[in-house]
Amino acid sequence: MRSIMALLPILHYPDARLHKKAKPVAVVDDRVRRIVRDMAETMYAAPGIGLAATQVDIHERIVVIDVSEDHSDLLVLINPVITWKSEETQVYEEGCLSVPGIYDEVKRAARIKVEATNEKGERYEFEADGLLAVCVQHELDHLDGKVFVEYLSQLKQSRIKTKLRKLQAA
Ligand code: K1U
Ligand code: ZN
Repeated sequence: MRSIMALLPILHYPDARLHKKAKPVAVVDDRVRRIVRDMAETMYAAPGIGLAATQVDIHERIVVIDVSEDHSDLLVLINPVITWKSEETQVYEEGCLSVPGIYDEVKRAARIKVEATNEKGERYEFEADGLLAVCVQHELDHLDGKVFVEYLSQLKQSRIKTKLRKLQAA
C-alpha cells in the first residue's frame, strides 16, 4: 500500500519551542516510525542534511541525517547519545533549516562516537568525523533546545533575531 507524503512545518528561530528539551522515546512503534518517515521526507524536501524532531515541534529524541549526495544513506537516531568526543576540534560553516539564510562558523569536536536506536528498535554504535560529526552534534543540540546561533556573539544573535523577525512579519 502506498502511503501519503507528509511534509511537516519547520519552526523558525526565534520561536521559543526550539528551546524545549526533548524527552526520550519509550517504545519504537509504528507511531515513531511514522514520525521518522515524515521527518525524512521533510528533510529531503527542504533540502537539508539533517533534521531533529524539535524543529518540527515534536519534543521527542528523534533525529534523521543523510550527508550523502544522492539521498542513499539515511541515518535514524532515536535516543542518541554521544559517548566520546575528541579533544581535537574542527570549524565548519553551519546552516540550519530553522534559521534560514544564516550561515556561520562553529567549532565542535572533530571526531565523536555515537550510540542510538534505529527504526527497528535496535541499539547501534558508530564513529563519525567531518560533516557527519558536525551534523550529529548540531542535531543533538536541537534535542537539548540549543540552536547553533547560540555559539555566536550576543551581537550576532540579536542581529539574526531582528532579521528573521522582519522576514516573518513580511
Ligand atoms: O538542523 C538542520 O536544520 C539541518 C541542517 C544541518 C546542518 C548543516 C550544516 C552544518 C550543520 C548542520 C541543514 O541541513 S542546513 C542545509 C544544508 O546544509 C544543505 C542543504 C542541501 C544540501 C547540502 C546542505
Ligand atoms: Zn539546525
